[in-house]
Amino acid sequence: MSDHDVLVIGAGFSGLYQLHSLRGLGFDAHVIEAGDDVGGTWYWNRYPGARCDIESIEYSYSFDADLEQEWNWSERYAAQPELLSYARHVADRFDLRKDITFGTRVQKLEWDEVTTRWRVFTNDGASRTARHVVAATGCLSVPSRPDFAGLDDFRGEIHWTSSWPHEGVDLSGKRVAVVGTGSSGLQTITAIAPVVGELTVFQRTPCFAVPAHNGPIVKRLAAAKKRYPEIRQHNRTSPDGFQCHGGAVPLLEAEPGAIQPEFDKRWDEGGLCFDRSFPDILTDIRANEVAADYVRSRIRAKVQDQELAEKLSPRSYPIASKRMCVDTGYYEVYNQSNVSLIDINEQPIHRFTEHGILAGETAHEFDVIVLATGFDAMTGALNAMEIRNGDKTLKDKWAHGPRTYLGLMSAGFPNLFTVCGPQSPSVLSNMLTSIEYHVEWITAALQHLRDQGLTRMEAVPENEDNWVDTTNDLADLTLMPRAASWYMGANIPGKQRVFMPFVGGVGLYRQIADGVAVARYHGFELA
Ligand code: NA7
Repeated sequence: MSDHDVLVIGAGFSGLYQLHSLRGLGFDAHVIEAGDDVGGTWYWNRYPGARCDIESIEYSYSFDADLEQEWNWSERYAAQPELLSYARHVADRFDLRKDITFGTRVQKLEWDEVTTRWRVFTNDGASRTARHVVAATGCLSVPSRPDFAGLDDFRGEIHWTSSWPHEGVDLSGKRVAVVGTGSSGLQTITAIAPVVGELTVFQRTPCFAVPAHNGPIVKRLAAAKKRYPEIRQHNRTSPDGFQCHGGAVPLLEAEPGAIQPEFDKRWDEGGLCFDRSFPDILTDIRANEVAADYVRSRIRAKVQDQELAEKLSPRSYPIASKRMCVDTGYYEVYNQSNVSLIDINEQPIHRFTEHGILAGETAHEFDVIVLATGFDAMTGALNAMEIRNGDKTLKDKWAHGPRTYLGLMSAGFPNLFTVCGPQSPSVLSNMLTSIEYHVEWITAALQHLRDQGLTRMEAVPENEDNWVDTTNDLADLTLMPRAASWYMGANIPGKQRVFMPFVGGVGLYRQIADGVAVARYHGFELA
């Protein structure tokens, strides 16, 4: 049976860098990856139009200056094939594949207190041991697959955006349905609208989408390459982990004439920085409503049919309390005569049928149904494994919501680290900024243990309790918990509703976690 210093689960952006950084310090590290190649999210999500909502220059590694200089992003927002190429390039450039086992899924982790090691069981019937395990399992890696009645009755093709066929799907001239209007649904709808015969969108909740203004970035990239250190430094200390300069004056205190120009400016710039126009947008419902109204006015301007524009306009949750989408012509799709929208609150999906979907009183017929229904976010991949210490499992411990110290470890489960785990900034930030920080923090902790001749590290329950309370209290100071979002676990039936990410921002989080490390890992028990 193989034994490693560190076993890393997942070869996405987290796992690749974790392997590289540990190997660089002489650790025997090995990665187990369920897919047949590297890339994680960008390996699986190959649906038409799949694209990152963070700018490519920033959604990239900062740990190697030569890598930064040699890699050329072609577009402001990279599409999935380019992101996958980048992950492959990194794997090859740093010769990472030799320490990755592909096509293998970790099913169970069992802690052995006697040997202070994890035993790791995989779906090929094998097992390995490792002193430490790093779960680099991703925040959006376990698809949510709602149990639609009659799903198996449909005789046409059904495709989930989260596991799109590698060979692609020919949709030209076909009658296509898309269920779901989050980022995956929006991007799919926008990409396929020009080629399909008829497109019917089933919407449960409309999203707020801000424009990407995507395009080639030759000049922008050349300029960025000259100032990468400065860009990265800003990102590491900023709230969001990307180049976004938040407005300083609260909307409710701003000169009335200054509000619309500020929104216009950010709308024209494009991207997720829109919600940082004024600092109270995420904390005061009155300010939030002004921002929401601005976006609704933009939707009305883009969609010719005003009744349809209203259906596409969110009214049931504060703007940015669900992740906004970054669009490349989404609303304009609805001006096509072959595109229609079904609000499933008015016409509920009763069942899938042999020929399509029965919604309300109408039987709709389709050749292809695309399901873009999201993920069991943040805790899904961790709870999908049986993580056991004696008679305790992590899943049981987290039955009423995740409990971690700093989103890095959970008390009772020693030597198990999570990259971008719940109660860290993760999905609220540029994931690459947060991934690099966690990987470097974990690597430094393991180096410290090794230098001190120590073999065991575990979160102290009281410190974990304090951290959970802190993250909940911080979230409650914002409007974020008011939406039935995947941040809250609200998209999964039966999942405990609790706001999972740390809302305090990347910079503040970094100060705290750096301080913990400097204080000899205060709040962790080292043995
Ligand atoms: P999201 O954002 O969770 O979107 C999923 C969509 O599917 C959303 O519109 C859901 O409506 C809808 N949905 C989910 N379940 C159902 C059922 N049972 N019936 C009808 N509609 C349903 O996932 P994405 O993959 O689009 O994006 C995830 C993240 O990836 C995104 O935020 C970016 O960070 C990148 P709901 O809103 O729950 O009412």
